[in-house]
Amino acid sequence: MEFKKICVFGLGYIGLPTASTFANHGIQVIGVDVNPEVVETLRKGGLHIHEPGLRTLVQAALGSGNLVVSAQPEPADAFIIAVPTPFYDDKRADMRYVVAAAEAIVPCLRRDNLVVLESTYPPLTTQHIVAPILERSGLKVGADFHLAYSPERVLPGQILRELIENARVIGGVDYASALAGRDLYAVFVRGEIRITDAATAEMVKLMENTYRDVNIAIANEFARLAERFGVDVWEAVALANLHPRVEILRPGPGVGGHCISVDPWFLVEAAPDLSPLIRTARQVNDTQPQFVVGLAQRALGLASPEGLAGKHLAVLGLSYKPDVDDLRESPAVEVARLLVKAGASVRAFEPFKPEARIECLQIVASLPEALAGAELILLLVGHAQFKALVPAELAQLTPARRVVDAINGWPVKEWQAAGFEITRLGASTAKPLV
Ligand code: SAJ
Repeated sequence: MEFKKICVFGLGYIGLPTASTFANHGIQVIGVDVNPEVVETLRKGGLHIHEPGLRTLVQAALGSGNLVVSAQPEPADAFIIAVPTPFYDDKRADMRYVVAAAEAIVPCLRRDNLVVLESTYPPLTTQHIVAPILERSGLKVGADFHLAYSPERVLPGQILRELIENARVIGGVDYASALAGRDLYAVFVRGEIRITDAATAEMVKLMENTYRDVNIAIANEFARLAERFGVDVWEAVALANLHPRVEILRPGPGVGGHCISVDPWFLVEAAPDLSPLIRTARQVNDTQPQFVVGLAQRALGLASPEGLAGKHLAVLGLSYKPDVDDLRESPAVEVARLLVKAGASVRAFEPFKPEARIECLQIVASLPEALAGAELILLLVGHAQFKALVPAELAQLTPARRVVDAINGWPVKEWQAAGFEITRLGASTAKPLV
């Protein structure tokens, strides 16, 4: 199948790079977003998200005239839906953006068109929710138009490379739909393209992120256990990983972002009776920020969390992982919030989003501002610029001599030599033998 014009719904971390990449491969692309600010920013040549290389990619796409940004879709050969699926308080998927995008396609849908969904949602959604909406056009799925699910699998921070190089799974509601989807992504994907049915593709996506979530949960649980037994979890993990069939992930302040902390719930929602392990892993990761608050309490020698009231704390990093600007579901934000809730006076610094505003949280624009007057420093995100900090230089900026390192980001001996007392996640306070 040949594609001359496509419409991409959702110009976020996935939709914008995808739309731009198609445009840079000679396809006419209408990039649609319901947020007028996003449309306005992009039309003015700005960018509302941070991702390495994205600015150049988008500018090239807009400059070529192949990418046009709009609030409204137009008839096209193919439609890609890459809108977010947030979750409600009870962790059920909020399908409103997906439903709205599918409804917006209905008046534009023509015979032989292809519709592809990239948003993540519970299994069987493509068939049971999206197909009936599209059929309001009077066209029949399979017979009159193609419908497929192709999960995005790119890693924030490396989106541009992974979009092209990663293997791509395309699940059609029928064989012809899968083939049409393969033809579309073959425009730029250099990784292997595998076709399957829609439900399998939906499940593949959820399995990947759930697998990672469960594995991070076990790493976090190991960190808690190591501390109890007077063991340094970082050393123990490194030693365990020498085993040829073991690869334990990194403990940390919890799991954030819009993917791994969300997607496992879609499996739990779809089959709660069959997913106790997945639910428990989520709970372990979700309670990890509270565990880090316990470290802060201990680092300050406090008998109870109430002792945190009135303490001046500097929080370094708020994004959900290193070297990105994304604060969604961030465990670092949760740690900061819990500290504020305990009555502490918190100054947080996030170099990738110094202008961020979060209710009840004092976010400052520079490292010195965060550190001034602090009694304790909490390192919550492993940004390269934080890891590169020189302890002796940092000591000039703050009276604090106590540090909680929740990510094993700072070499203990160097920091101790500069006069800092370091409390690390998953590490014993006992002196090591070697
Ligand atoms: N994390 C740890 N320990 C680790 C690895 C990660 O605590 O050893 C934490 C991170 O700090 C972060 C969270 O987990 O808070 C998730 O980070 P991540 O880098 O593992 O993943 P994401 O959310 O940025 O991207 C994931 C990727 N999925 C998998 O690796 C299976 C990506 O390929 C997906 O495209 C993306 O979710 C998505 O959009 O679904």
